[in-house]
Amino acid sequence: MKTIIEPFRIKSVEPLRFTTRQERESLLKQAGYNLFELRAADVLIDLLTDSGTSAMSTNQWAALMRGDESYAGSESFFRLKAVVDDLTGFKHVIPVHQGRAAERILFGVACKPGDIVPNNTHFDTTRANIEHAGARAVDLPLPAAADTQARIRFKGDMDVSALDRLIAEEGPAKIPLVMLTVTNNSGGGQPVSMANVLAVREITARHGIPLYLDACRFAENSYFIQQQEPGFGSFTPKQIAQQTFSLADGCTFSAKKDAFANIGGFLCTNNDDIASRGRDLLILTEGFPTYGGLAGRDLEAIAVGLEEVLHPDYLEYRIASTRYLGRHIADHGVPIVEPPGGHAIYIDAGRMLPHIPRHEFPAQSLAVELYLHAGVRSVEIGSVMFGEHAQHELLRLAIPRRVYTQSHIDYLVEAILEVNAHKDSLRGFRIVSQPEFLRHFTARFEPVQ
Ligand code: P70
Repeated sequence: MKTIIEPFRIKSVEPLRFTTRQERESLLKQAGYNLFELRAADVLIDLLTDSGTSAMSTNQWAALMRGDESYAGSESFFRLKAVVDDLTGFKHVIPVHQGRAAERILFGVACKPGDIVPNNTHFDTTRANIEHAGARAVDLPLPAAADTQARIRFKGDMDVSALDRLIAEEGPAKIPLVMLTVTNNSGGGQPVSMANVLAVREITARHGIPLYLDACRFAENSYFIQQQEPGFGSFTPKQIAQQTFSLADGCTFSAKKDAFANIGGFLCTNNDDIASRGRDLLILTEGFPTYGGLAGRDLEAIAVGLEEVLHPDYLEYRIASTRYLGRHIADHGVPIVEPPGGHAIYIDAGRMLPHIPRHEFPAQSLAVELYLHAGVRSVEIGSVMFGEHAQHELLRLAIPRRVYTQSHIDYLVEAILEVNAHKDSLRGFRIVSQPEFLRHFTARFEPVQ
């Protein structure tokens, strides 16, 4: 059989609520044209994020009952630790309530003002936490990735010659660590090759700089390596993940992505000093080091999810479903970041809407129109989110894991193609109010007349 089907059946359902176009018009106005300000009940298909939005399995729900809610030394922590040890081999595992808490702790203890942290591409909270620690976040994507239309394998790789140059110019003492984000989220959800991890490892090791992974989507990245990188076809995604982690000195991880959990994460490191100072900070703001701000039951759900996410049937369906959405809109004229990535499809709104200038936020305009037209919530990944650091004006359609079915995906294809057919009528937006950092979450907009 050639048809790839959802490798699960559905036991519990949540009804969707339909709204009228007229209702959506007034809801948008009330929300200041910021889709983060909508009530989720007013959204038909929610592609805002793949983070914390997964459907848990029966095994995860069953594991919740096993949660040991002891303040200290919870059995659930040791069950999670055993799974993370087996997968990553890192010496210290520190649970946190979500990825950005791991970032704040890592950069809080590893960075001093004036430091530089290179990454293939920093995601929003990573950049913000580095800057909050007084350091500079530097993106080193492949030059070829600047062309959204280029169909390059492993387009999420770091530019290793740029890394070499940066270290030569700034000196290794200023670089407390190098990060690799797998998959590369702001770069289009594109995978990073094992060859690139090895090359970055080689350079950092030569200069004595630790290498950390931002490992949110490690399983999707491992699947791309298995499918597309020569020499890896006979390895399981788990073996590839283990090899990837073995090349790093630690990681930050949001369990809200590739662990099917609705909350949670961890910081791992092989460095005793970072672990010890990190745990002190953890106690200050997150909780005791065997729960890190999570309930024992959350630790259980993560432990089970980390094993399920590496199942080849799941990964085949996951990547096929994302690719289906991408190919069906791109092959009918909607410019996406090519090739389709792992967790999301990114529409190149700058290219789709050339009549809307960058400072009038073309991807925000497209996000608003897609909601107005079809009740679909997506997210701007461009100048609203990243200001002058934005490489492109993208609209991200993130696919929650195991949540939507093939007919939902077909509905999305139809909605996007209909919007594409009247794209010339879309107008730009201006920002009316915004906070000091991470403005995309709360800024308010109005349409440009
Ligand atoms: C997303 C969410 C979170 C994230 C990430 C990478 C590569 C760290 C984190 C932080 C954030 C988001 C964006 C837009 C709308 C909603 C949510 N990414 N590193 O969807 O992890 O959220 O657990 O603190 O992608 O990509 P956490």
